[in-house]
Amino acid sequence: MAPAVDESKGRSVSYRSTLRLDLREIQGDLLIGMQKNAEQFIFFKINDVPRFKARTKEYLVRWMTNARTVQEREGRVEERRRRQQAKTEAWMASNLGFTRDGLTQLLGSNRPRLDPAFERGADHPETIAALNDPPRSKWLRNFQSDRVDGVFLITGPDPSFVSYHGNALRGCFEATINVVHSEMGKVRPGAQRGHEHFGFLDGISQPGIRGLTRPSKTIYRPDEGVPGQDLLWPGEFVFGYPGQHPDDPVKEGPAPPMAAPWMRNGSFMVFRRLEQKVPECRRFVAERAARLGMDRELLAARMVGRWKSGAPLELAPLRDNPGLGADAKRNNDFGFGDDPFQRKCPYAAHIRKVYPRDDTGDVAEAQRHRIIRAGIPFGPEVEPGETTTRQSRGLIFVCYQTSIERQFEFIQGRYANNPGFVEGKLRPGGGAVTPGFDPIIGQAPGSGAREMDEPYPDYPAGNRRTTLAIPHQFVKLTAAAYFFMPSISALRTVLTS
Ligand code: N7H
Repeated sequence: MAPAVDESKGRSVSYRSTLRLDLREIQGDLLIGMQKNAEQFIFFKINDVPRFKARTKEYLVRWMTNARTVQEREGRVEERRRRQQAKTEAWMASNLGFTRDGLTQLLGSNRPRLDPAFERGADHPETIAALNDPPRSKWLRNFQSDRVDGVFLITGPDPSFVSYHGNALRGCFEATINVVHSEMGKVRPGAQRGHEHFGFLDGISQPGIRGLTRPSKTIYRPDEGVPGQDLLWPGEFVFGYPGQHPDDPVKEGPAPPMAAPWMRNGSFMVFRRLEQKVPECRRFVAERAARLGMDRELLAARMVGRWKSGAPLELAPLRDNPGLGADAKRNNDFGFGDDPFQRKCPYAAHIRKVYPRDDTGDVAEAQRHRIIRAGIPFGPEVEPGETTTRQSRGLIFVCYQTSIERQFEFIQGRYANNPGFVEGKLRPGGGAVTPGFDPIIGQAPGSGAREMDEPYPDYPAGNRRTTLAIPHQFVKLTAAAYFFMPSISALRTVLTS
């Protein structure tokens, strides 16, 4: 449905749009994200298709959490925050997705073919080559050899609550499934809550969704949720709705193609188990900062584009500003266009690479490569004296989109892994810039060495040329899979009949 158009300004006034999302049909993790202190991922293989279908139908109503429920719960969390009540609810939520093999089990080999990247899969040699991922032989053993048909996501207030419910759910499915692998994610403790293992506040910047996210300034900034959060058409993330217009960041674009009507209200989920070498990364940053003659926290911030507090370098280029980092109305309200010489934030910094905003001059194009992230850390805290990683820890990266190729794979392959992106930038006195790899997630072929340009800040007006040589990756892929997260009614009908 088209939004009302304010002719005088030539802008859509999306908040008045009649666009309605069918939140009861959409799985809960997709748009808002299930409330989670802990999340278990149970990867399974279907053993007995007819009985699996019968069990899914039978237990689905009880287990599946839709986006409407998540939205109501979010409202209650907000209310509690307003009243400054500390209680956390013992909410359980669960979702279910299938790989291409899982869909084939359920629908037979003549089933419609979905997105080419989904059909290829994360473990296909072409995908691995395109993303410079480590070979499957280096992934977790269960992901190397076994077929994975589906995944249950179960969230709750703590790991024991979640594993209790995970076991109950496994019990319901009995021998109809074989659990291939199970992974528990949990938020970090105390003051590190909301921060990933390198120490940075995460979950700050997400796309806003037209028809769901309310603009905080309806008159002056109708196309943003909180300031800086551009509203996107929901078809970028859920099938059956208009997507972004290829030439205009605001106008309604076509709905993404669906290979079958039952894809409506569904989405693709990318799962990546990313191990983080935390002590090694800390040591590297400290050594290189000393060599460059700069503060180590500033160097770490220049690799990410934000300080650990969440404050963006574009607004706090030399010193952290924790108040800014914690303020959702200010911490995402910036662009990169007015920082043409990477004085405040390097072109290669993680957040500038993966979401260039206005950096390329083509905002409509930038908005076609967005994802909704819904990951969670895994693994224990670094122990005192752990100078070389002894225990596997990192980020269970999860993101949602309607085109894996145009969204996740584009960000990883064409932005983060591409030393030439962003193109066309010049030094202050002229001369082309090669920004280098995203130092956090960028991957060179064969896990080779990487470089990033300008780790040292020339802010406000210096002209010192520096390069950061990064011989090893501190983020390593150890498993990956692509899933389709169907609507609740597709789960009840087409996929289980
Ligand atoms: Fe990234 N980090 O701690 O350095 N990420 N990320 N990410 N990431 C973001 O804005 C991190 C990964 C995106 O809109 C922040 O919410 C780590 C992958 C996108 O401005 C921090 C890992 C991909 C954004 C990190 C990791 C992305 C984003 C700032 C792996 C996609 C939003 C907090 C272990 C291919 C950018 C925030 C925007 C933000 C970190 C993975 C993408 C701190 C450690 C694999 C789109």
